[in-house]
Amino acid sequence: MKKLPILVLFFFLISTNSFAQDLQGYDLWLSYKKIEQPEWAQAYRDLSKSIYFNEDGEILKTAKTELRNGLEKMLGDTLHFESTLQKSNTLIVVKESELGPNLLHQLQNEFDSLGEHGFILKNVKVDNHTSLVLSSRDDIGILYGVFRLLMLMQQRTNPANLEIVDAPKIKLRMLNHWDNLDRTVERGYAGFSLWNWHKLPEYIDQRYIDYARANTSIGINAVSLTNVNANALILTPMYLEKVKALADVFRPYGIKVFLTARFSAPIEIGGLETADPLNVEVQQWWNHKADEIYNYIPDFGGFLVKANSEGQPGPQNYDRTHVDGANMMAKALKPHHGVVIWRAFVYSEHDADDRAKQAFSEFVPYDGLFMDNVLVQVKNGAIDFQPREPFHPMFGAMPKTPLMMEFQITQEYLGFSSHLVFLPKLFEEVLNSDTYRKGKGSTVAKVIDGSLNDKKLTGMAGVANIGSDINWTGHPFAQANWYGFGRLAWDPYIKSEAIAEEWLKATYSHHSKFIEPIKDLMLTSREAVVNYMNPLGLHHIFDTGHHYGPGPWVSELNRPEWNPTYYHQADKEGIGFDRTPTGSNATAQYAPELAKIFNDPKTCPEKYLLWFHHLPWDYELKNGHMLWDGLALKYQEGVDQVKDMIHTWEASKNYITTQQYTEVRMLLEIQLKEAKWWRDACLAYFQTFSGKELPLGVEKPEHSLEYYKSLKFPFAPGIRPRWD
Ligand code: BDP
Repeated sequence: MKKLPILVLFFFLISTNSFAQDLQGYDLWLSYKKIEQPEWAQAYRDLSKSIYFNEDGEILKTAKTELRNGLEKMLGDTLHFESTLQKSNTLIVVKESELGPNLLHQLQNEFDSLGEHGFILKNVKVDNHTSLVLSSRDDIGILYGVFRLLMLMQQRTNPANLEIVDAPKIKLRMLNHWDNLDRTVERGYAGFSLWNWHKLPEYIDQRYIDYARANTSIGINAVSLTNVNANALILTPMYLEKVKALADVFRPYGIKVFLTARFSAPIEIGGLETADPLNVEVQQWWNHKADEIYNYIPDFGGFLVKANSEGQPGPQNYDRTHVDGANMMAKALKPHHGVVIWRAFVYSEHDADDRAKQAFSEFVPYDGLFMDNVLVQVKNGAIDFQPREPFHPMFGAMPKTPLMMEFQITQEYLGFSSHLVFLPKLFEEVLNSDTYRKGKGSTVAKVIDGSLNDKKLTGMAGVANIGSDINWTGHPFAQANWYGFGRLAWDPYIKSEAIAEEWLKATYSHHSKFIEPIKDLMLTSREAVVNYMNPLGLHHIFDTGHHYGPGPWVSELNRPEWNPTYYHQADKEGIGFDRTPTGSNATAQYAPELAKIFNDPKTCPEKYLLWFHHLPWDYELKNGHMLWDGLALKYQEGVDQVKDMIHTWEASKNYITTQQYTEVRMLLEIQLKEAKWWRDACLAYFQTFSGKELPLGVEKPEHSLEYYKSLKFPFAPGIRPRWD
């Protein structure tokens, strides 16, 4: 392996202090670098020659400021806005209501097909003069349109060819922060929480504003500020004042604030003796609490609730159901148009059934019983944000209930903020999965966007990967995961490849010799991490608690389903979790067409093989290798893919700054080291069962199995602190 030359490191160290902030990644995909190519600069200058922008209202003011900021940075000129709408305007930004009959007539077809909060960007001819018109029915649509126009310019799209009618396909596009009140972030790998509760409400950090800008630029319109493992204090006046201050910052960007509600809050901060959802006093307490919150924040979004899950209190503490709990809160929020997002991430230590089945078993019978302002939030897979999981069988199985997608953007199980893994590839795989619930083509995306079962209330949440690090996400490429999540929440049908290209151009460079290889690197990065961590359907073999590194041997934790040995079931005979009818029969929770495919190891996609099957070590894979050899070769392939990523990155050096190059180069070094660690530790461990030699081409583990088992990481980041 090549060592980084000392000189490069030295240059990097001095440059971190002297380089402008944006080179450290603070500006995200909004750096709006000056356009150097003269033909593009001219085209955009022509477009900006005479801008009419009607800025009536808070959100439109934000939109105008953003337009000015973006254009001035890209063109290096000061812009002049016209005060009246004229035929000679080159760029016209107005709402539908102010378009005037001529323009309105020309845009009628577009308006007829325009969805809520969407926008139209179209060249329109009036008296032989062409103007680019950006219009919408709503203020927020204009703001989204401004950000899109600026993004298209960052892509060097020809303004003369613009003809876009676009609207969000999902209603709630939301970030879930797992931020604690002490500013630690559960599963956070990018520093501390952005929310400085101590200095709020008076002190408004510029980061709150920049955070809102970044979110809105990709269409995110809701944020839940606090950890799902909630602290009831957030619902007290002292904190609500602070939450209000944040909500006031986010409002001009069209972002609504949500809070996590601890189910036992009536006891902890309300002085009641119970939190029983059928108790009248408890119900009144929540009603009053909702009134109080809406007094502070009139457009408050609602509550996100983790109940009876991993030790959190909930309705079952009182022998009530999830429906009782969710509907009680929904009633309190209903008069204010708020919603309850009730999480389906439940599994119980008292239930001996396969953990993968428990959420489905518990929630599906409740279909149709939740109030109409309740969304049930379901993780993308039935276990827990693994590098790869089959889609959660609940999707498509509750046609009368709005199911909201929960993805994890923070890389709890994907190498934290040290591994380069482009997650839109994972999100896309889930969204494109066919549930077969209404015949072929009933994809998860159609469940989520409401089109499969005609749902109006729809949502997609991502557990945020954002913290106080200067570049927000720790790894510079983790910004692409925040970006990609937002784009897919806006439109779950966008291709991950398009997202990668957009992000790269806005963030790094336009050079095709940079874009093409680095785009490929991003697109293969997800498969690489699957290969070196959890190939062929293995899952949850992470070390305990912090989930940093491999721990397939862990077997002594109290709850069986917290042990990796529960998930891989390796023994002398073979490996894998039998979820077919001869095992836990989890496959029966999928549509019969799919269950049939999954039940037979010959038809089951090999990427899910050991998720659904326990197979002998000498089972023959499709490529003719026996299972043991195939597994070992996959681990090796993962390591080799990281080596390739390093070579590709090294070849890209001349297209970016030294600092940009060096920081990713160093991180890739960590990724390679940890990929080898995963391969070596897992193979050394599984070999004790298979009793077979490593196949040709697989490197021997560097250390003994005892060495890997002895590694301890008491200070690994992201662990939940114990304050209670
Ligand atoms: C698991 C995390 C844990 C979260 C939990 C959840 O390890 O920190 O609290 O999910 O989603 O992935 O509630």
